[in-house]
Amino acid sequence: MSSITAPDDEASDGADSVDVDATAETGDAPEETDDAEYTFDDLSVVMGTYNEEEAIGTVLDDIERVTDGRAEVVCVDGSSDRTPEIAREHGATVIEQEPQGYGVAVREAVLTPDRPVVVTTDCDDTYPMDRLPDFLDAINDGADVVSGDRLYHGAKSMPAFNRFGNQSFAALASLLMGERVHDTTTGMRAYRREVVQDIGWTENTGLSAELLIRPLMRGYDVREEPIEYAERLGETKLDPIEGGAAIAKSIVTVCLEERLRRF
Ligand SMILES: Nc1nc2c(ncn2[C@@H]2O[C@H](COP(=O)(O)OP(=O)(O)OP(=O)(O)O)[C@@H](O)[C@H]2O)c(=O)[nH]1
Ligand SMILES: [Mg+2]
Repeated sequence: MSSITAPDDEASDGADSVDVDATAETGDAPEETDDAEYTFDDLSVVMGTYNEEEAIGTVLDDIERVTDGRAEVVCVDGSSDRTPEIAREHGATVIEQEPQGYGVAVREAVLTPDRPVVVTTDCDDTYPMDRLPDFLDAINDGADVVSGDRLYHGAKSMPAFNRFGNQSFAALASLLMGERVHDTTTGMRAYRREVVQDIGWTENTGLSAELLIRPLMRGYDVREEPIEYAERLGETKLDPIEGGAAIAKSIVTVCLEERLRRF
């Protein structure tokens, strides 16, 4: 059976991250990957961008500053504003796509890079790009997926309804998986490229939850990393009621599919 160390149970060595180290129950996860130490030259930061002209300059400047301009940036863009121009001015690769929802854009974004480590973020200045080195360190330490947990520090900048929804999604997924996870809907994660390439992704609004649940239920080394979460720049693209219902449905569907897959 898989195991997890809850944040409150952490040993007092100052370690912050939560190890959701599932054993390879289903035999999909590689036993051990190679010993290469990845650097920012091996990193792609990818995102869906949909009318984010208020935030994109800040987000891309942060990535450039933190990685010394060495990380590749991929934007899958459906905007009608200046977002794609600003992205190109910052040296990002822009893939144009009709707006079809979060997951359609982010699936394309995670599948595009050739580099071995892929980090997702939202293009709204909510996620701490300053933490990219820690996410890369965790991958170098052997993690297959490093998932930013916004709720650990309280996510005070998140609207209360969204915070309640995100806590509920995590509780639902934990129950269905038999593994305690704390933030299933975060937009900031690092993945070994093989993980995103080897799994088939089916969800749209619920893709973020799917990107955590399928690797975890297949025995990959998935770790939650507490992160700060900032107030959004620009308008949200998610309707909290409709989007929330879609995410709940995705969690139930994906958990059941992964359980059935084991037989
Ligand atoms: N290309 C593309 N990007 C999208 C689409 N929908 C959302 N996005 C992007 O996906 C990211 C996540 O969308 P958000 O509006 O931040 O959704 P959210 O994080 O659930 O909501 P907030 O809490 O308000 O930030 C943002 O960078 C959006 O610009 C879409 O249809 N097409
Ligand atoms: Mg967002």
